[in-house]
Amino acid sequence: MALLKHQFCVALLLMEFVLLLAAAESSCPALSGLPGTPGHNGSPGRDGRDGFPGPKGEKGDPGVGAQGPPGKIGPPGIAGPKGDKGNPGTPGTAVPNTLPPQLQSDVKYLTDRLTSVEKVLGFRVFKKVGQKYYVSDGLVGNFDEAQKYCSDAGAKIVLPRSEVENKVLISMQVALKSTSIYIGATDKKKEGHFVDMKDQPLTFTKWKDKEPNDHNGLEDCIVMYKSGVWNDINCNSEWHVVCEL
Ligand code: MMA
Ligand code: CA
Ligand code: CA
Repeated sequence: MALLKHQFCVALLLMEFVLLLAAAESSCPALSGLPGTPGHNGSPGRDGRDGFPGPKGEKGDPGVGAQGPPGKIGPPGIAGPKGDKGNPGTPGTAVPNTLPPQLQSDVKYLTDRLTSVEKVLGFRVFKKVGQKYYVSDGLVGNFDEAQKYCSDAGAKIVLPRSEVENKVLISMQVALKSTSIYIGATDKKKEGHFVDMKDQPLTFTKWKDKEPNDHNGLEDCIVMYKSGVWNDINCNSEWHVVCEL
C-alpha cells in the first residue's frame, strides 16, 4: 500500500512539472541558464539504400562466326549478243596447177570414183569385180525405176560384160535372195537388136535356150535368173535392182 502511494505521488509530481513547463513557455519568460557541455558524437547512421541502375551500356561489336562451306555453282548465264561480222578476207592468189596432165586426170578420176563410192556406201550388198562394183540395197522395181534408182546413186543398171562378171551377179542373187535381176540392155529401138544404155551392141550375152523370143511381142527388157541365164521379158514387171559403178 505504501508503494502504491509513492507511485501515485511520482505521477502527480510529473504532471505538475509538465504543466509548469507549459506555463513557463507560453507566458512566463525567465532568465536563460548556463549552456551545457556538448554531447558526445552519435553512433554512425545506417547504410544508405541501393542507388538507381546506371545507363545502358554501348552496343557490342558483331560476333565473328566460322566461314560456311561454298555454295553450289550457279546456272549458266544467257548467251551474249551475236558478235559483229568479220572483216573480208584478203584476196587469194592464183596458184597455177603444176601437176603434170596425167596426174591431173588421175586425180579427177579418183575423186569422181570416191564420190560415187561414197554415195552407195550405205547399200546392203557391195561386190567388187575387176574395176567395177556391183551394189544393191535390195530395191525391187520396173525397168524405168531401176534405171532412175541407179543413176540417182551415180551409177548404172548392171550389165555383165564377161563370164566372170556374170558369175559375180549370180552371187548377188544369193545375197539378195532374188530370182531375177534386171540387166541394163533393151531392144526397144530395134526389135531383136539388144544394146546397152549407150546404144552400143552387147559384146557378151548369156541367153537362156530359145531366148530372146519377144513373147507376145512385148519383151524388150532382160532379166538374169538365179542360174545366171538371161531371158527377155516385158519392162513393166518388178525385179531386183543391182547397179554397177
Ligand atoms: C516363158 C517364155 C519366156 C517369157 C516368159 C514370160 C516362162 O517363160 O516364153 O520367153 O519371157 O514366159 O513370162
Ligand atoms: Ca523385144
Ligand atoms: Ca522371153
